[in-house]
Formats: sequence, C-alpha cells, structure tokens
Amino acid sequence: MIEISEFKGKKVAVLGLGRSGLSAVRALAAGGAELCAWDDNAGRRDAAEADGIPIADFYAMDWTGIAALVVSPGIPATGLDPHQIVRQARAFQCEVLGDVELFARRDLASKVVAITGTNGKSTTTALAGHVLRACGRRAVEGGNLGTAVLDLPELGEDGSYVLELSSFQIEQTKSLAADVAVLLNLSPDHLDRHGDMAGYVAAKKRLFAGQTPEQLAVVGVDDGDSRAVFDELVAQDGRRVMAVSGNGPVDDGVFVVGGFLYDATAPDAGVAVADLNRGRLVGPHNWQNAAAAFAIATELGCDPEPVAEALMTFPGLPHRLELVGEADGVRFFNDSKATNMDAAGRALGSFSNIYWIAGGRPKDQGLETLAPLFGNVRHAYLIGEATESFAATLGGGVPFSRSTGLAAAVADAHARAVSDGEEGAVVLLSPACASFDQFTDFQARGDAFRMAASDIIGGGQS
Ligand code: UMA
Repeated sequence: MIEISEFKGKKVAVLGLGRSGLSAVRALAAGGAELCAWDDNAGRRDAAEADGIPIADFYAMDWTGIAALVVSPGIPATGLDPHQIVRQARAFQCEVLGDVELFARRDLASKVVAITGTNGKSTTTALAGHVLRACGRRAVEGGNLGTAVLDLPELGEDGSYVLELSSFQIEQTKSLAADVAVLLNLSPDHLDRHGDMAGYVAAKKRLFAGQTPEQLAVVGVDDGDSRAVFDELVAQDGRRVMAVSGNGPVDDGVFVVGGFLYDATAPDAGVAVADLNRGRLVGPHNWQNAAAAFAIATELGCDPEPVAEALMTFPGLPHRLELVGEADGVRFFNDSKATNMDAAGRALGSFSNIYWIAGGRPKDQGLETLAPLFGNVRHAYLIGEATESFAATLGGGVPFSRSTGLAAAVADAHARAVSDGEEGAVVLLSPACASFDQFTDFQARGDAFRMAASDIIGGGQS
C-alpha cells in the first residue's frame, strides 16, 4: 500500500466505495486522516460499515472543515454535470481529487510510466511491466487495469510504476509528472461523460500537462486525432516527444512494418530489432502497443536486445482477443473487453471466417462504422439491448440470428461453423458494446463465454 499522510489529522471524505475508493480509505487511514465515507449504493455502504469504515450521509453533511473529497473515477467531478455531492463539497471550498492525484503528490522517487489511449492501454501496461521485469527491473502495474494505484507497493528509487490511466482518472489528476507518458490512440468513447470528442481528447491530453522538459511523451500516430496531439506537442518548446506506429515508418520514433520492429532513434536504425510475428502480439494495433512498450523500456535504460526478446514472451491478457481453445477445427476467441466499435473493428480485421457474437448495451457509435469489415463475418449472433439496432444495420448484408443469450450464441455459432466447414473459422465474442445489460462487467461476460466455449471444447472432437 502507498500510505498517504498529506491529510494527517485532517478530515477527508471518500465518495464511492469500489476498488479505488476502498484503497483510498486504506491509504488515508494509514496516513492518519480522519475519514468518513459514502456510496450511493446501500449494499456498498453496509459492507464498508461492517469493515469499520465510518459512513456519513454526504447529502446532508455539513462540509465545513472537510479538507478534501476523494472521488472514484466513475463518478463525474468535472464538466457540465458533476455529481451532486461534488457540487456541495465545492460550495464549501473543499478540494475534490482522485486516488491518482493522491499518488502523484507523494512524489515518490520511483519512475512513473502513465499509459492512456482508447484501446490497448491495458495490454501495453501489462506488456511494459512484463518487459521491465524481464530486464531485471522492479516494476508494478496498476490503475485502470484493476489494482488501484494506492494498493500498489511502495517501491524504491530503482522501481517503476506502470499505470494505465483512463480519461476519468486523468481528469481527476493535476500533479502527475510521468517520466514516460504514453497516448496510444483516440477514437470516440465515454462521450456521455466528456460531452463530445473534443472534451474526451482534452481529458486524455492532460496526461502530458505536468511533464517536465526531460520527461518523455510517447504518442501513437496511427489515427488522426492522436497524430494531431503529436503535432501539437512537437510544436511546444522544451518537450521530448516520440512517435510510435504499428503500420509504417516514423522519424525519430519506434515503428513496426509487417511485424518487424525498428527503432529509428538507434544508430543502426535500418535493422529490425524484433520480429513480432514470433510472439503473441498479432495485428498492427498490437504492434503499436509493442512499439510503445519498447520505447518505454529503452527510455528507462533497458538494453534493446533483452527488451526485444521480452516482447516475444508476453503471454497476453484475458478478455483481449484471448484464445480460449479449439473444437472441431473451430477456434474460440474471447474479446469481451471490446466494448466499443474501434476495439471490435480490430478483432474483425484479424480473421477472415468469423462467427461473430456481438451486442450488449450499445454506446454512441453505430455498427455501420464496422461495415468495411463485414466481409470477414460469415454469420452474426446478436445479444442484449443492441440486438434490434445491430440487426437493422446488418440488414441483408450479413446473415444474423437473434440469440436468446451468450451461451446459446456460442453453441449456435460453433454448430454453424462446423457445418459450414470453412478453413480457419473462429467463434469470436467481440461485442462492440458495454456488458451492463446482462453482466456485472466485461470480465463476467468473458468468463461466461469461456465457460460456454469450454463446455463445447470439453465435449468436442479435437
Ligand atoms: N458510485 C456512487 N455514485 C455514483 C456512481 C458510483 O456512489 O454516482 C459508487 C458505486 O456504487 C461503486 C463505486 O462508486 O461502489 C464505483 O466506483 P468506480 O465506478 O469508480 O469503480 P471502482 O471500483 O472504484 O473502479 C475504478 C475504475 N472504474 C471506472 O473508472 C468506472 C476501474 O476501471 C479501475 O480498475 C479501478 O478504479 C482501480 O483503479 C474499470 C473501468 O471500467 C476497469 N474503467 C473504464 C474503462 O476502462 O473504460 C474507464
């Protein structure tokens, strides 16, 4: 745990008692703060109270003398529509901040790598941590990835924190000066919270705001919005900026062509440092993630050869184009983390005979953005609240079925793939939707897919 003693002897209110809020409670309590907490969910309040966390009704509370309100990332604290409790606290000049801000203010001697982007940030965070450890460094990963930052151990000056940060977390942070700050890519996501794409991009860009001239900004240049951020940073005086790309050469950066990774900043820039085709990182989006991890590790002083070797031994992350297994020549891929169109598009572009399970709670973008990839889909199985809107888009172009649920979709998709007998057929869960209409989160959805696939694999012929 990273202890927070900044508020020793002072009153601090914690709003939201999920992973982030509970870890803030622990860190602040260890540092001697006087705490009170609230969650809009009665069950969460009861559970916290049973654990000895003092609960106070933040709607009715007198905010006089409360030094700070710590909010969870999922709770809007800025923008047009902050949570009512946040507005009440601010009316009393109470500071509002998130757990990543508390971490940043500790100003630990360790290195900090902060990774954001719409897609691939979890993979890149895990990959960078894996590479650093393979190179003998002490590195821990956390943030949006799952382990709240304040739950990470305190590392010494030779340690590195590799943090995945969402736009929500960046919005609640102003003191972070990351030794390496990475923006991978940008496509519409969380627009309900940020208002529009400009608001979303602005939130992401703030990651670079606190960096000092010697610290490095790494920016993916494979989409227009991210390239614009790159150009903007390059135009600023006293900045170190490096481009990374998964699909073509860049000047003075790290890039991949056909799976071969090049470091244009090295003296022998024309010689590939790694052949990613030998590892599990498939497709240009993963190649860009690998380029970013290479840039991070070498910036932190690792030698290129062991870094390149470590890129090959990365096992991948669950729920991200995860190969679950194979039955009757049909492979099952769990890509439950693909909660938006951009992520699902990456999966649809990775195979050519797809029995595609899609749907859930739709986000802002419509399925028509994926139309150029529909040729890879043999049959679609629609689930959840998006069923009718997705059906309308697929129309006569892609054969589809309305499934009664995920398990039925997996069984039907497998049966059709076997009877079609196409080479390289895959049953792919890549929903392009949030999971909350049917599951508690994307992990539960992916676990349900795995279970349904395992039933078939267990009883299959191969
Ligand atoms: N709550 C309220 N009032 C509200 C809204 C929520 O009291 O109006 C309470 C809920 O009842 C719940 C708590 O707040 O008890 C949940 O807080 P949270 O949504 O911030 O979730 P945490 O469990 O604290 O998890 C957060 C991140 N969640 C979000 O950003 C939504 C986790 O990212 C992160 O792993 C965790 O902190 C540790 O750092 C998840 C996520 O979905 C993976 N991230 C989004 C994404 O990847 O797209 C941004």
